[in-house]
Amino acid sequence: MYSTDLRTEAEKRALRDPALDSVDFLERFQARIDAGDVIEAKDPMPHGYRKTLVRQMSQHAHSEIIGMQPEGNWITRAPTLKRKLILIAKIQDEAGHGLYLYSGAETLGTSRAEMINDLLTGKAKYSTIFNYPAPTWADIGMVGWLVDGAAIVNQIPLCRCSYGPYARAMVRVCKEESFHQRQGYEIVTQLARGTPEQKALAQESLNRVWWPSLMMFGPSDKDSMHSSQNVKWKIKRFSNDELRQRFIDQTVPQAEKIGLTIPDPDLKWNEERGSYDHGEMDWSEFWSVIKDGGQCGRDRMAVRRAAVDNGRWVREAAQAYEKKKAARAVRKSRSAS
Ligand code: BYC
Repeated sequence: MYSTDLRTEAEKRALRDPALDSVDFLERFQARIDAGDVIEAKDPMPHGYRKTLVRQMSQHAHSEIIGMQPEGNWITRAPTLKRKLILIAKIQDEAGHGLYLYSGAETLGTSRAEMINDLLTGKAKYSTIFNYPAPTWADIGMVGWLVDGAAIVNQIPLCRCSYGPYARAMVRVCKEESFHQRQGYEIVTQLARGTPEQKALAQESLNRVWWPSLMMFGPSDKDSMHSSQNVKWKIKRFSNDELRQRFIDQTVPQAEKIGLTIPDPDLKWNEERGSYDHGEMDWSEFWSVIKDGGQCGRDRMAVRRAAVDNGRWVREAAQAYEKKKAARAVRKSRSAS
């Protein structure tokens, strides 16, 4: 088993205690949150709090793992040995983030096997950004600059999330993501300042990746079903639109600096707000990619499913070995007594 959930049966039963949904308990829990308390794995918590954290953290873990695929496809085609080495190291980091987050989510009492099963059966989501193909080398730069860049903006506030294991995991993840973002920007900068063909490659990729990267922040605030409760519980610290705006404000000057054009004709600095006004996103595309990842989504899931199937014998062998070891320990202690 992967599970790091070390609860006893009695502790597991306690997780389902109906008293955790009583008005009295909800009020006391909210008071702890309002006072800035950090909630730890063994603390009593409302079912809704536990459920929404498992949902968000497992979705986050799945995104890290699925997100390895578009980059993984480029390992053999990276233009130089140095780029290949950097890319391999980055992808390993993403794997680490995924495993770290699965472990964090397991502290809430859901096993990794259950979370992976939810992904494979389509019950759990992963970020829509990974249902877009990465057909050019410039896309690998964009994944670092924009996708990791958006992830950082989203995840830095999560370092202050009320759930301790998630908040602590995010500190390390954000440090690594910040390196990823810089290596992506460096790839794009080199292309943008290279030959006219290289610059065109970077611009063409930016044109495709810009809007999907804005979609990483989720639906607009008026359509976000989890935001208000999750802000109240201090899982989220800012709304989807606030974080999206923050990302736009920080990214537009970076594009200008290297002579690339953000593909949004309505983008304009708003002196009064001290922020960029921007065009409306194509929300029908957002919802349709969430509902159906298309061919790219099917390919990503087929790779994941094959990885789970191909690794089964390793997990079974490890379990058989653990069983044998435990039986041997029992025999040894019996013969000693
Ligand atoms: N894609 O009520 P809302 C990375 C779903 S990867 C898919 O606003 P919430 C990297 C949402 O789940 C890092 N689904 O939800 C890896 C909900 O559906 P369910 C990825 C989306 O949770 C490799 C419904 O829409 N980062 O860094 O309050 C290489 C309504 O939304 C999306 C994270 O996962 C989407 N874009 O807010 C490079 C960060 N947006 O669950 C880089 C952690 C929304 O009820 N996650 N949905 O079925 C979050 O911060 C939040 O979950 C979200 C959404 C901001 C994404």
